[in-house]
Amino acid sequence: MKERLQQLQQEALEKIEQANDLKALNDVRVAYLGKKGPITEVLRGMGALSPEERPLMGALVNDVREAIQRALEAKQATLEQEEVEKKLASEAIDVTLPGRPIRRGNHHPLTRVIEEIEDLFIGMGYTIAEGPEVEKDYYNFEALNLPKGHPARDMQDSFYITEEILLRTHTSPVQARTMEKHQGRGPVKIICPGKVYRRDNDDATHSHQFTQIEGLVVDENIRMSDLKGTLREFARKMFGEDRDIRFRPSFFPFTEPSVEVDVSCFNCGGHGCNVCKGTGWIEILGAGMVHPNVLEMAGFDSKKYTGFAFGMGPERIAMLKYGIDDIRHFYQNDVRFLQQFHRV
Ligand code: 2NL
Repeated sequence: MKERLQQLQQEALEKIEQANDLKALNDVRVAYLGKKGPITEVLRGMGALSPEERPLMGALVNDVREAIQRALEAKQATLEQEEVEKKLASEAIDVTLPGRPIRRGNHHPLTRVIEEIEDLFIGMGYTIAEGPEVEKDYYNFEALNLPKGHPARDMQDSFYITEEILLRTHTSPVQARTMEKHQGRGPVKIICPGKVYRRDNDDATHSHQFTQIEGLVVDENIRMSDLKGTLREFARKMFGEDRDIRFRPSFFPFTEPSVEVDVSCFNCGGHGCNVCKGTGWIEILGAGMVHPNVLEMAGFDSKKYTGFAFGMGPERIAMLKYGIDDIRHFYQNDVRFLQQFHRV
């Protein structure tokens, strides 16, 4: 029996030594010290011993059990320590690593161009006027000298909501509303930026929703030369101090006379290149003297007051300025496009 116990102890100590994680160690504990283990079995067999042998054997069993117990505890402490160290090693933070860069956003290129144009006219004493995108037929067409049945209404196919309400096709209704609010008294000096809608099929140069900026000045003695000086200033701030502009005759129902405005090519300086298609000039906006009918409908005396107005597409300005070849880039919000317009 004594040999059996010593053998058990040696066996147990070996197994404890071999255990390489806490679970394996616990298995050894259960196997040797558990209720169904060999030590318990030896204790049960003590009844068969003589009274002299019993205390000697009892002491021996206790020694063996304590030796195994101590070995278990020591091994447990070692394994726990190893576990902590492993965890520390795997969760270590290298404070010398560079941080993850914070992705900085930027204004949309169209927003930037619109704000640039706004700032430019604010600098010339204009105020910004805004109005509804869902508009009355009256303000969108009627008040702009486009009575029902006018051919230009068909030209700019519109999104009608009812017979009298539509999505505005230009920002001119904001100007008509603003003039009306002035109750026949000048000056009016506004620019109107905003979204407009046309029933167009989207392609590289057309979009069913796009933006427009219109300008309007109404006062006594406003002449075409005021328009020309204003637009020359605009063209130079937008496309470079060396630019010039020219007027070509045109037609709009709300202005008379009407002009198409070209800027001398910012790419070749006017000699002719692929940007200006060899002409030296690039069309940037439409303008004219406010039609007397438009002034009268808004409550102004057209014998006393005159005015000029102009309208442009910020998308077109931005496409020219940045060499963008497809209007749809503005609306798709592809970060690879947008990131190219980061301010440095
Ligand atoms: C263009 C041409 C233009 C106007 C817009 C206007 C507004 C009022 C009275 C008179 Cl309330 N005119 N706006 C005038 C001329 C041209 O836009 O090509 N836009 C993209």
